[in-house]
Amino acid sequence: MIKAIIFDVDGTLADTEDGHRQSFNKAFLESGLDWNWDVPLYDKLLKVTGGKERIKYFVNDFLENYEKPEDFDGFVKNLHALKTRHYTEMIGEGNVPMRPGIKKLIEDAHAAGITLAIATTTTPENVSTLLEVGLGKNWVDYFSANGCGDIVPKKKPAPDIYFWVLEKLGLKPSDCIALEDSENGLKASLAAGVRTYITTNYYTSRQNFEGAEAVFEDLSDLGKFYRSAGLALS
Ligand code: XBP
Ligand code: MG
Repeated sequence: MIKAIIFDVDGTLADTEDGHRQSFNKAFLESGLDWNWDVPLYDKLLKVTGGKERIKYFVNDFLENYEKPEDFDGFVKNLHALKTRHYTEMIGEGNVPMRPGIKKLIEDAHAAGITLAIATTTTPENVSTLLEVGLGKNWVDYFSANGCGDIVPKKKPAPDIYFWVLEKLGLKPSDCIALEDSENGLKASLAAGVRTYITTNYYTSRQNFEGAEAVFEDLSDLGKFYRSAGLALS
């Protein structure tokens, strides 16, 4: 009996990743940096989750002859805060809708008394902006736990965020299922012992989803997902 559904955010609730990419580029431009993450480069950089971690990965592994500022951590933190401002502005304008079936799944499952939670690498402000637009002002009422950003020491593919959510819910991994979009997300949820369903997108469709219960392009056919997951929802 599934007692809870744990949702990833980026790429799962909404197809946000290219919005992140564009927001990073806006922050670089505003900071006078000649960095530009095009789609092929961003596809490579998505190997690392977390915006701050991704900037450091880019600097350390993709830049040559770049002299880091003295307080590199502070520099990255400020650059990421700038990016988050651009991202929340873009999302706040309603440019990135919920993916097919997601809103109905959240409403159906909540109405049926299934516990809902979030387990994401992105920041709390990104989550609240996205879900306020996508689910309405009272979005937070749907969720019993909102695991996001820097609240855990290690981001996905480490299972930390899933352990944090399970602890918060007071549930066992076997009581839950997870909905993810990426190989990093799947590794995290599986390492936490949570059966996981995947919906793919442009950036993740070629990744390795070995161990997933099922892989869908999206949840436009909710009935198919409900039957696959054994959810008694209409
Ligand atoms: C996806 C991520 C995030 C976003 C960028 O998170 O890895 O880092 O790419 O957002 P998830 P931030 O799929 O776990 O929701 O810059 O806020 O990290
Ligand atoms: Mg994701």
